[in-house]
Amino acid sequence: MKILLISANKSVQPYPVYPLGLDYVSAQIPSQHEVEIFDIHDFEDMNSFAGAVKKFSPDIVGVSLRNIDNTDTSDIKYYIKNYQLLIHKVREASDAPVVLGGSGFTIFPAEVMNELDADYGIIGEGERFNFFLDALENKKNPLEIPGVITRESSEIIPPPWNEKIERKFRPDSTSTGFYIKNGGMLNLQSKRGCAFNCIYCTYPHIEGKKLRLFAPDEIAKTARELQDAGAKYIFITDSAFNCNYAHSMEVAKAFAKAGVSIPWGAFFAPSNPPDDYYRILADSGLSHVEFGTESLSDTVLAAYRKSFKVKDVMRSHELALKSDLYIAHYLLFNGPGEDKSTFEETLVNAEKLSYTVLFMFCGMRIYPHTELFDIAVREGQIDPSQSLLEPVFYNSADITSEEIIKTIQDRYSDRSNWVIGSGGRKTARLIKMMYKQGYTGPLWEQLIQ
Ligand code: B12
Ligand code: SF4
Repeated sequence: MKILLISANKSVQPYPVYPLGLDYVSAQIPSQHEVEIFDIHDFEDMNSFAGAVKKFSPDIVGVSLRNIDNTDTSDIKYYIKNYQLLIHKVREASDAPVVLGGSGFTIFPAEVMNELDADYGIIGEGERFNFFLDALENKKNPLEIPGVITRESSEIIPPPWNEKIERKFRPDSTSTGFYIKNGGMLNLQSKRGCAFNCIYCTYPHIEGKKLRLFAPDEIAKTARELQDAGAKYIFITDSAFNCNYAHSMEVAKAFAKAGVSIPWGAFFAPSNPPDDYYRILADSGLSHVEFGTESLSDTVLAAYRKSFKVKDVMRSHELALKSDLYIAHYLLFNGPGEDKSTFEETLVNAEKLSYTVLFMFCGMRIYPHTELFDIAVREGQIDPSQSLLEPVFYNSADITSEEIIKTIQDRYSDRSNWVIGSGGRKTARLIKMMYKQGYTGPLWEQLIQ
């Protein structure tokens, strides 16, 4: 069969992101099938895209839906209309069944099926796409495969994929070339899953709660392939790279052993690492640490069910700083437990974080399958049957997101390192310009004061 996989993610904010999920989906497809991957970034317009679909003439089309929206109250973007157009163009060009998947789809499968003219969806890990192909080919019922749904069937969350996880990186594809030219950043996964219970977070639902660690040598081998393909920076996409200290140090050491010499970065929890943790990682090429700090008030951290306290944030920050790393902290204001005093407390503590960038998201998006959903229902902020596909944000009783944004803008307008959201269009334009001039990587280090 001819299988077309499409990355529908057009977003360039804060920068374009390599469609890693499709490398995993395609790796599972047996070699008797012909697989083509289209990245929407590679097409000048939707008509040339439709022309390419027609020319390939697929038997099945899989569409990867990464983002539903940008979760940023300061500049809300909602992508469903783009996806409607994309699928309309696929339908114009082909009669093949259309199958949806991806992290955005997995959060809202039934809602997305309702909005888009697709035949099937696969909730969760796309490694099961292979079973789906097999079912279609052999006229079996695809709905018997865990996670597969249609518009008519109800959603059942599949268990995490427990078999081998393999990636098929395409060094010579046009898509890879696009990311190398626009920032030089490719990405890598070193594990899946998160066992924590932070009240707002979708990651344990998307990736499962069970941690599945990949072999450090294999990850390092892929990292080396990315480097050899021209990558100038690697982002590790794990929920929290340091949720297993021993494994993450093994990965870092394996990078060095495999001759990975380009810088890399990842998300980290500002928890309580061994004294030499950041030094070991820095010695193996780690350059950027992105801390999921969320708040600098212990009251709020407890309400968000974070596993660390403000003192741990300060210690992690100091250790990363001493290891000469670039540091960013993500803050998430206005969730349960936030009030005027906790907001002020966070600002006071934020002043103590030197040489860093703060990305301040003001408003917590409510997602299904989270504790925040239950809290919002209990407080009468949402109806349990309401669709949350179009973003709905939690409102704490004592302070609003508008007040938070205004206070930050009024008081700290001179601070280029205190960024609201991920910086919006202005920052994305600036990053694009710098990429054109040959800069590479996430570039937020340029804002550090
Ligand atoms: C790492 C990450 C980032 C990094 C990416 C860095 C990089 N260079 O790669 C950074 C920080 C830049 C980032 C930015 C953003 N992100 Co982000 N990010 C993630 C994260 C943690 C992992 C994504 C990833 O690569 N996973 C690894 C790959 C292998 O998994 P995958 O793509 O999901 O693919 C698997 C399955 O989904 C499935 N699959 C994928 N495609 C297909 C297709 C078919 C047909 C099938 C069957 C299956 C299938 O199979 C794959 C293998 O199992 C996810 C959360 C999560 N845990 O998933 C959020 C997530 C994707 N991000 C999200 C958002 C919103 C954003 C931003 C808009 C935030 C912002 N305002 O800046 C931007 C958008 C950037 C862009 N240009 O698109 C949301 C999207 C949901 C939503 N509300 O729309 C997520 C889900 C987090 C959340 N809030 O819930 N992000
Ligand atoms: S915020 Fe981080 S640690 Fe908490 S559940 Fe989500 S991925 Fe896990």
